[in-house]
Amino acid sequence: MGETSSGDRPWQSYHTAYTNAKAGMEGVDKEKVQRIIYEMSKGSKYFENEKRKEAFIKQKIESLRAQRAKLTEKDISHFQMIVNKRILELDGSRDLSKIWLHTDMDAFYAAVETLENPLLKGKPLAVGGMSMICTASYEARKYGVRAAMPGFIARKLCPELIFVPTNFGKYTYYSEKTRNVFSKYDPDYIATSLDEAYLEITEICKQRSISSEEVAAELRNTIYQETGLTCSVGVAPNRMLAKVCSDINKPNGQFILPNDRDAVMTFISSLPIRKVGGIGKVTEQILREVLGISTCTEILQKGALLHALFSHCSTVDLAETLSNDMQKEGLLGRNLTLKLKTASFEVRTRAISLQKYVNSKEDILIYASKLLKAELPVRLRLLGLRLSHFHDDNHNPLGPTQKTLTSFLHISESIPSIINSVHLNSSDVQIMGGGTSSSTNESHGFQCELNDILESNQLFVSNEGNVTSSEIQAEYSNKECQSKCKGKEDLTNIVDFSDRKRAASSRDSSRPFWIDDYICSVCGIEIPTNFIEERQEHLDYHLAQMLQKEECRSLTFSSPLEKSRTKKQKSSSGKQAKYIPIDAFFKKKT
Ligand code: DCP
Ligand code: MG
Repeated sequence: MGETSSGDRPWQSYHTAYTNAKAGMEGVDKEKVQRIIYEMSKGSKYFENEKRKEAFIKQKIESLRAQRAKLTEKDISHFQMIVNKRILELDGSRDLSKIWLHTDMDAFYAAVETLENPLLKGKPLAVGGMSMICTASYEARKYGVRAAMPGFIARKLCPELIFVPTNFGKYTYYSEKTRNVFSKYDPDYIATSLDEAYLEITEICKQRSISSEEVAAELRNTIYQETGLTCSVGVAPNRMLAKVCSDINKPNGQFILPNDRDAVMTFISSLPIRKVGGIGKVTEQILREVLGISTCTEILQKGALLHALFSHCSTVDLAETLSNDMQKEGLLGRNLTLKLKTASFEVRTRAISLQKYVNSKEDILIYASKLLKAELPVRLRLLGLRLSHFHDDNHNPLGPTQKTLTSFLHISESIPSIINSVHLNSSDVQIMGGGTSSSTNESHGFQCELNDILESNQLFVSNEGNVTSSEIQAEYSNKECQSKCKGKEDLTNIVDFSDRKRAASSRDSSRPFWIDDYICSVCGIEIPTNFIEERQEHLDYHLAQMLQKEECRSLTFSSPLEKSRTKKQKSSSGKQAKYIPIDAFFKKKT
């Protein structure tokens, strides 16, 4: 990474590319911050993890560029026709009758801490610790300090930074107060985290004959009166746009997008793609480097290429990922199961018993397509593929490296919430998840429900129990972008790009996951689904912790400094004594 591609400014290509997309960070010296992060983490385990991510993205970009180069004019005009038709359909279904309001507290945790300790007012403040910070005051953001940044790097960026530890009881208390206010405007408000909610204000505007702008101002004022905290509000014809709007005049501001088609189109045309929920720094980089897209207008202009590259390769990716998993484990399977969830949330499971054992992506794709075509026409939300009924391959080339039931259980140790949901007997493995129906491999008594641990995309393999399954599935995160599946091209539409990215980057089975899709299984922090980058960073943090713990298990302390640290930790943390602080994970090897 870095040095070879960027000469004397290696930090420019460092994957932890600092982002100033967050409110209050517009004027930050991006390059300076990027350089400091690079220099402070270079040579650390964290750095290696970032390097892996960067290599994956680069490979993805190269592969997409190669696919782009193969497209003929004929292909492009074919995809253009499909896209034009889809745009017309979407335009026809545009609903401008509802008024949505999105509200988001300003620097929430930091604001609560300042409210309770006025001495912090106007100071650069970070909530969290040396290992990781949850948020920063707007004063601290000017230095480049932001959420999900290790505290010791934040301190380097802003030496006078004040750290306050988190206190979730306080944040919940103030969150409840804001929710009492929301319920007066919309009893069915949708809270997506402690500090965010969506309210439909169509009715209240009508009832009180007031504009959405007046409702927004009144709501902000009431929240301030009730809590002493400020929030920012966005109003628009749908939730996605309302969220984009609430960020425009942050902090303590509001932005109203009228329910008018031209106003919406004008607003969207100049909007940078990064502002759209679900498009994080990785997707932004890929779209920019592969297709030169950085605004929403360019998404429309390059719709044919987007359709050709991103929808088409999705099914190939699913088959390919499953194939890679099977090959990596030296397995061949004879039962292929397709699991799909329709737009109306009906779950269907279809299986086929094959004449031969397969594990190539070509075979998987052929049979998966057959299963899917039998279901057409259908509107899809989710697709999953599973191969089971394995060939008992005694000549497994992977031999002793293959995972066993023991190793499976060992992995589970680091995921307390998962181990609770795994039930084993001599021949059955059952992984339970809430809210979905199950698919069963009768011959091997295996049931696997992975919808609630989507981000883990786990492969559970065992020789001892002759029980194994691999399931890769992806789900549209944006309900408003569901597409009708009519044929081969549409078949490929069922996986959205950000989910594929997430699936690809989260193959490590020891990762934490999201309970109810928004609560971290390890620390209980709530991060809403549309905070894709933040969620990724948060999971990376726990992954870092786990890696560090693994590393520390075999750590031999030698220097007096390390010895004294060990003693200190022993007295304070009992069994945790041999662990070193998380920030060591980010420190350079000497
Ligand atoms: N949070 C967290 N970890 C993250 C992101 C957020 O713990 N990676 C917590 C701390 C935040 C709160 O969630 O205070 C709300 O998140 P926001 O993204 O809304 O950030 P803030 O409210 O702090 O600032 P802003 O004014 O930008 O909304
Ligand atoms: Mg906020």
